[in-house]
Amino acid sequence: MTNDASELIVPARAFVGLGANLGDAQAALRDAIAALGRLPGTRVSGVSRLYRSAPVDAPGPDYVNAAVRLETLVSATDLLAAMQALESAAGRLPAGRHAPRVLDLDLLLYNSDSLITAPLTLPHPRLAERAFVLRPLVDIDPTLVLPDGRAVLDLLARLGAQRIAAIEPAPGSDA
Ligand code: PH2
Ligand code: MG
Ligand code: MG
Repeated sequence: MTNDASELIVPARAFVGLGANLGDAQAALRDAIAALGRLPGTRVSGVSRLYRSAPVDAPGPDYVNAAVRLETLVSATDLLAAMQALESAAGRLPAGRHAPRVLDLDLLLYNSDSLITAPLTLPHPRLAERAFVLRPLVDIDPTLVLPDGRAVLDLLARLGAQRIAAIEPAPGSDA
């Protein structure tokens, strides 16, 4: 233990959802996870498996989806901007709201913040209806609870009709 004041800075805990359904989606997600971990003052503290999922409310091919947990000193709005820069660097072009994309990074949760602003709504407004978001979150933390008290595991249980399957075996499994 030292008196270094930096030890008193408590990082925020953020969850980011990743998706892609154009190009080499698995490579795009792996690269994005590594890039998130290189953001200043940011550490990746949890990574889900990769999933293949049927597009929800969208045309186009199946998606690859995943989620990560970050411990970060970056503010929610700066994190959102950094995520959008990573999307652009991956080659994402402006297109319709649910158009197929090479990389989509969504800020799902930032601490237990609840806010509705033009660039950013927290928690992510469609998080609770999407198995492709909830299932990866359960990999990272099966006890995760939303700011409104709803458990991610309970929300996922209601979405059995949405097709989603892990691409990778669970860590530690023999598969
Ligand atoms: N993203 C969307 C719309 N629909 N469906 C799946 N399965 N996965 C996604 O990431 C996804 C989607 C808009 O961002
Ligand atoms: Mg999205
Ligand atoms: Mg998005």
